[in-house]
Amino acid sequence: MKLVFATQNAHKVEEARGILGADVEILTPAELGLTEDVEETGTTLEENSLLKANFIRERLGIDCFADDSGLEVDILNGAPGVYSARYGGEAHNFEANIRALLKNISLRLMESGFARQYKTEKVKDTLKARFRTVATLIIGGEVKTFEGVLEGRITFFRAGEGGFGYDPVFVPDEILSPEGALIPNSERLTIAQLGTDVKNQISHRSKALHAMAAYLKTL
Ligand code: ITT
Repeated sequence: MKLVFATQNAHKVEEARGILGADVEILTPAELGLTEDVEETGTTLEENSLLKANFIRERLGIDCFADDSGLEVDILNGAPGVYSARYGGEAHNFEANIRALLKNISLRLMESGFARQYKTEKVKDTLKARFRTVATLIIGGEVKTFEGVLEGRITFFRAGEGGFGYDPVFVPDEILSPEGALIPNSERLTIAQLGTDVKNQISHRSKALHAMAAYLKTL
């Protein structure tokens, strides 16, 4: 089966190909000559995900899917959320986004008097965060959505070279053992340290896209 992945983010395409394997042949808008990007004017992940998928469906008239993903940090009341791509100003500047994230968390910690107790469990709890993905599939004119969540915490100590976006500062609660079972992430490894294979098995995007793949099998 061929589907267009309505994204301009090459990292996501690579991940989606790794996640969906041979089940789905993923094409990109760029490969089909469409380089125009749709403005993400929605205020929720659901809205933006639908907007991106609709744009491709209208322009190319092909079955497609899109995802909108975001990082939700508890101490920032769920920010950056739907604005994750442009949190540091210019869209897709991963370094600027991480700097804005750590700066805003530091400010909140200071405002709330938590900074002095930085290493206590209570403060670590305030750094709880999650990645959320909403994927929208448009197939045969029918629209379906799928969601995936990855729970974890933000770390101030960037680590790792893999992945993209906020991966160097996101520590998932659970990782995979060599046998493939979910185990506590006791070494506090960031997603960027885990490697693509592990990320593709535990990530928010992986959960949403696996749910989509399961649905596609029922058609
Ligand atoms: P498209 O809209 O073209 O698909 P995008 O990069 O704008 O690409 P999103 O709006 O879905 O994609 O994602 C918003 C931002 O959230 C993204 O730019 C990253 O900074 C961050 N993000 C999303 N998924 C992530 C992941 O798996 N790991 C780390 N950061 C991620």
